[in-house]
Amino acid sequence: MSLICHRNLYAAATIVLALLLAVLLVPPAAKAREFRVADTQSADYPTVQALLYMARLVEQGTQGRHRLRVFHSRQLGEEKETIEQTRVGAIDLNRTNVAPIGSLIPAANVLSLPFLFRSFAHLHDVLDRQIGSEILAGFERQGFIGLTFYDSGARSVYNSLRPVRTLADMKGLRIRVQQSELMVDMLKALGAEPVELPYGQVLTGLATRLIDGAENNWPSYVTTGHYKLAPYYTLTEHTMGPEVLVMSLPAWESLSAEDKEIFREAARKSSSFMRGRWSELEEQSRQQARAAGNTIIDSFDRKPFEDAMSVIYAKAVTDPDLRQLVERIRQVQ
Ligand code: GTR
Repeated sequence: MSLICHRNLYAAATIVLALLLAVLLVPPAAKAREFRVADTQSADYPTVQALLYMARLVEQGTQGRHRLRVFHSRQLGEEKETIEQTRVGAIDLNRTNVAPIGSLIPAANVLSLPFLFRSFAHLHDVLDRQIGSEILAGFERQGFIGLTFYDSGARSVYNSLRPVRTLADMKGLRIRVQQSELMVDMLKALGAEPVELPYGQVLTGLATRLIDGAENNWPSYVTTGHYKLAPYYTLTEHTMGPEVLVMSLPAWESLSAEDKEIFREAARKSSSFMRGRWSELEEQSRQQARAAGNTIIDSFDRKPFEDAMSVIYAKAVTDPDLRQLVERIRQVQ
């Protein structure tokens, strides 16, 4: 082979190598991606609408480099499973209630404690300030990035058998709870028989009389159709545990510093967007249940319910850090 030919070959090989290196060295963050997002609620529920809003912001902010694909209505599974899948990186983002994910993250579990918040204003003051940011930051130790909280109103007990006005009326009612030890303990403390079931099985559970009732906020009670089968809704408002949006660590690490900020900001904005939608739907759901002739028990003595649930604190808040967190939450004015 001639010298010229050798030189050409050498030059070509150098170019190929350089191109290969260039491809390999491009930081993964610069690659366009589609992120899969899970939510248990239906398409027009405020959390799902908030995620779609966030998706638009992310797409705009990254000039279409990143997209969020929102799977609502449990298309990716029930909360317990999607939480696990998010932890291992099989799902990129997940909007879940703090109760099921609280089993893994004690500080988040605190937010579900019974009668912890005096009002929604108190809850918002906690979530929107230092304590909220600290709790979100703490998710990372358990393999998640905590992005933002969403409203979830207050959860109340409903059933198909009788109006519950006193603690004695709760006795023996088979009440479905989320897959969470804390929620099981809470309903036990009220004298009910808690039944842990995934959200998607509650309607059938009510229809087949596997359970007598459940507990949830107004929008979930109504949008799921539970209100048609369990017409007695007692405003116990025993927990105000919010929703939380988490991201898997591998998905987060695939983002550049600039894109991380775009995601965080979009999540924060989606939370404010959601609040407006939430109050509207809460009111609409309340009216829908009343119009259907449901019995809404709102004037009753809530004190015995609070007292019965106070035993929960001793079991759930064992370590000094958590005790301090509960104290700090109570002190927020
Ligand atoms: C809803 C919440 C869901 C799910 C559900 C349940 O209020 O939005 O994420 O936790 O309650 O009771 O399973």
